[in-house]
Amino acid sequence: MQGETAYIGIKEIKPLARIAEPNGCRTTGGDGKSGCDSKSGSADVPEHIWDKIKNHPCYSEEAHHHYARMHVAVAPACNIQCNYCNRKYDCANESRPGVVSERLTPEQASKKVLAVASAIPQMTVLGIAGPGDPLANPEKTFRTFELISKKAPDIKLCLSTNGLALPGLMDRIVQYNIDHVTITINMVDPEIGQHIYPWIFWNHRRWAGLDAAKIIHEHQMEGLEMLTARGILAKINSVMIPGINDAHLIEVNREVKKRGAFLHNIMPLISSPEHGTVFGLNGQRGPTAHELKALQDQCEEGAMNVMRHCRQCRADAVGLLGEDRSGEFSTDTIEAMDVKYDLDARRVYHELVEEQRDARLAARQDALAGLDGEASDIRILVAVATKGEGRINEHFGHAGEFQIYELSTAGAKFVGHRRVDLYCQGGYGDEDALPSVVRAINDCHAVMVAKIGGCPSDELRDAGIDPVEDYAHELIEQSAIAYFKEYLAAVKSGQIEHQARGDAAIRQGAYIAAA
Ligand code: CLF
Ligand code: SF4
Repeated sequence: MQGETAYIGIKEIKPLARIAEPNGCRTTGGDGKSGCDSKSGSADVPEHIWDKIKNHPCYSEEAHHHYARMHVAVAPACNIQCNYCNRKYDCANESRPGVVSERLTPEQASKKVLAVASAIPQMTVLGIAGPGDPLANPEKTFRTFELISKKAPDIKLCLSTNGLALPGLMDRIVQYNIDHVTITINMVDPEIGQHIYPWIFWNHRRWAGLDAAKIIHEHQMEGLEMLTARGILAKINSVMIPGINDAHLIEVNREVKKRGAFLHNIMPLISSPEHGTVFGLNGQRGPTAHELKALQDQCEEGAMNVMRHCRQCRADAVGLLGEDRSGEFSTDTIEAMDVKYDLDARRVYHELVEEQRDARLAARQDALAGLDGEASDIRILVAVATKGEGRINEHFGHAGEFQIYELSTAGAKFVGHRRVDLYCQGGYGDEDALPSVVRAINDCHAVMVAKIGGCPSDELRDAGIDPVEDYAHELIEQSAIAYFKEYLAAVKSGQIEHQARGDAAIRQGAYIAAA
């Protein structure tokens, strides 16, 4: 959806038209100034935490509609091997495999950051996430952070690591004021870990099997505890690998929460033979969207902040999550640019963003007020076709993905996105694509679109999914809440009978780890 939200230059600020509708993960009366899963809004987020997350697009679901991040690929080496990674490609911890990054020196990276931050003032976070492990390349990583912290003090610094070298480099993380660190933790039991990590390189030698898994586990736990003790916000990424660690991730969730992790991001394994990874070659499948959501729901029930808006972006990603503008900022383009970093202009822009954010939060509160006094246990999912700006503004046939919202008397909560094959193939509908689209959203009661043709509407209805055009070009959350109110009213009047669809069935305990 973010593909068309490209910023067009700092003199052409049009925040109203360009900024997507906010939708904090929880809409239970919060003001959106909350963490990914804060249940009551800013009131339960201490001010110092709010300052850290308010414009970090990964640490706050609501912020990701407004603010962008960028990665610089300065870290080529890695100190471990994961069975889901092929070193020819980006680090699969923080990027989708299959895309090779342009590698930069810290000086090139620094210039690129300043250039991007000048052209895209929403860019508030610099992350180093590969293509190997940032902490296996400490000199390049910290030199880049050092350069940026001097030249662009308003940019937050963020890194993502497998955790092996984390305890030993903690002082430097503190020294450069890096206050967002992601550790990829796929297990807390080395017996399971040995099926994910064939080897690590530690203390001048290579370790394999159970020994390797034990060492990495101990370093990850120690590193997480050290981050927590220093007040550095830690996010945990876990790759969900059906049959290997999927059921075990509940325990991972418990353990990282106990050690003070702020957010847990469970990502689906992306696995395909052409990636040349061990898992790709041995046919290891990734989880379905339904399995992923069920596991995220279970973790969330344990009162952990769960990230659901991750886009598994590349190690050189630029832009809002889900969009990729890295192609606009090649090394050659940057080298030719005369970059002037204007802190004041960025501050002014951010003030405008915040005004828009507040206005939309107020609109959301109004919509929520319409649910006051409603009492019902009914929860349904709806799929939304959008190309940005927080509106239902995409045709069914043009949607390459749907955003999924969970509707209840608590409001509309974003719970993920589902990629689908395009139905419209330039003038005609691809009937072969339709079953896969229906499968992708078959736990939803409705699909809300700007427009849809007769044939797909009929097929969706046959599958029990209501095609809804009534809210074309309206704001997503308000529309979804209005739809839910109508739905509840129809159920209460006996006009329709509520039937739980796939999601509810999964929630009722049907989540089974595929062996
Ligand atoms: Fe980058 Fe990661 Fe920092 Fe974000 S990404 S280093 S925390 S700035 Fe974000 Fe991208 Fe998901 Fe990572 S969407 S892959 S969680
Ligand atoms: Fe690959 Fe990242 Fe694992 Fe290293 S930590 S092997 S780069 S996925």
